[in-house]
Amino acid sequence: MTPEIANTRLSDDAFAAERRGVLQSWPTGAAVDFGAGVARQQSLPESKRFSAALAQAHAEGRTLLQPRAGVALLREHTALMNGLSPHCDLLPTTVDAYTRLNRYEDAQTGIDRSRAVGTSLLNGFPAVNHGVDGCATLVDAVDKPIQVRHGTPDARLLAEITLSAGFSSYEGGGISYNIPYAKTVPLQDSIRHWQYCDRLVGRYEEHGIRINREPFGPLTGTLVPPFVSHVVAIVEGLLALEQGVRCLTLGYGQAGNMVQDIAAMRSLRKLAHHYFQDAGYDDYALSTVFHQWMGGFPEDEAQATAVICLGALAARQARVTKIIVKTPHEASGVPTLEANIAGLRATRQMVNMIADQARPDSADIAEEAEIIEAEVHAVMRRIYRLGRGDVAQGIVLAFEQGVMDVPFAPAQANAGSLIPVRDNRGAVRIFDPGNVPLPKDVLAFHRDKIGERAASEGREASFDMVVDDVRAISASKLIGRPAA
Ligand code: 8ZB
Repeated sequence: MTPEIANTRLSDDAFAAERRGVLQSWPTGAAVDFGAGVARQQSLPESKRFSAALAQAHAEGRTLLQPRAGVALLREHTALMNGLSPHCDLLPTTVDAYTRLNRYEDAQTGIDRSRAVGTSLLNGFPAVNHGVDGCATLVDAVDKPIQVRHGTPDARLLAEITLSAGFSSYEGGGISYNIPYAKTVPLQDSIRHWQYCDRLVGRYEEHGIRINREPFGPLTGTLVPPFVSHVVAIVEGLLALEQGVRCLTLGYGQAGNMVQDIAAMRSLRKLAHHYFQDAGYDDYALSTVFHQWMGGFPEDEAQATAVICLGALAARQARVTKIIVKTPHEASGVPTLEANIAGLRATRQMVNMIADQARPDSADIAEEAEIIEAEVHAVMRRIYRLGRGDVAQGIVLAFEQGVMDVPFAPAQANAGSLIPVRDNRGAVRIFDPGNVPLPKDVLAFHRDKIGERAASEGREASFDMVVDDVRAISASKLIGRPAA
């Protein structure tokens, strides 16, 4: 059955009717007033506008740093932001897991108990419970642009509250905040909920307010082939543009092989422009974000810092607009302020040392970019065909049929048949494409590369090899080689 979803702009009437329900779904929704939100956004100084910081960095060829951080209580969260601010260019607000699941009652219990014990018992900032006033107090108290970062399949109320309070960037998307984060949310539901978020941003745009939107690039962060995350980024970009979004940041999670990572960032920009312009959009700002390694980290803080620095190196070599920075606490849990600052300082040092060096180029990078482009074109072609020209319908059907397939994702909507593995240089290759329609020559390329590794390790490529790769970086190497 064809799902009831289409990549068409939500009508004003449909949006208004839906909005009433969204704002009534939790008491703090009552304080949201779109006119007041626009006025608040207009009153923000330039120094707090996310889109302005991105545009300036893009124009000057600079790379901005952004951490992740969030705690339960407003005062502590504000202090955390102000502690991070001297060390970064853009501020986050990482939202807690209850809020991501729309469990505001549980979030409230977490706030109350955090107050009682004097320390954060939530793994992020419960922005919906703090409401428009709490969030506005936060935005007023910081000196940099600030973004909502979360992982929420239905983030409509969160968007209403935070944008109305002066947050100027919003992470997520109907695919990227479903497939890696949820188990049973139907893809058409999360896409539809994110059309609402994008339409809300579009309405701010219509009132002269530029809000940055950032699909979540890394997906599961575990051996994700670049074409997989690129297709999601491009489709979410297309869905956002249709709802009136004009400022997009597309992302990618570090794979670990320098050639592949540089090629991935290069091809992401090129492919995004290609598909956006092909669909008739030309009035948009595009920037890029590179996520330092999103897979398992070493426990040892010195080793973790090396992983962080490799990411900083690749990101700067690829001339991305922004880096999302990890911390040496990654293996153990939510980082302290000090650990976050350590990650930022290590990253800054590396970026500074690379900043003025020539951008590396090679036949390897060009070949890698060509492969990624061929893969993305093949999958996008099939998505459009499945959707009979409609990318929203197409992507839902593509996931249903395993034409799109994200490795190691928990969602039932995801086939999980595509199996990646590293090659002899550590690039992520396709061991089994599952049902993803990759061209024959591309599959042969992957097979050859995996064959080189199998020969050098004297073992057949198998699922054991994949498991070794998943564990490798936390055990101090990029490639999961057998013990000598
Ligand atoms: C998908 C994002 C995962 C990353 C970090 C994790 C991991 C999650 C917080 C946080 C600082 C928080 N993360 N919640 N970092 N403060 N409240 O997001 O450690 O790196």
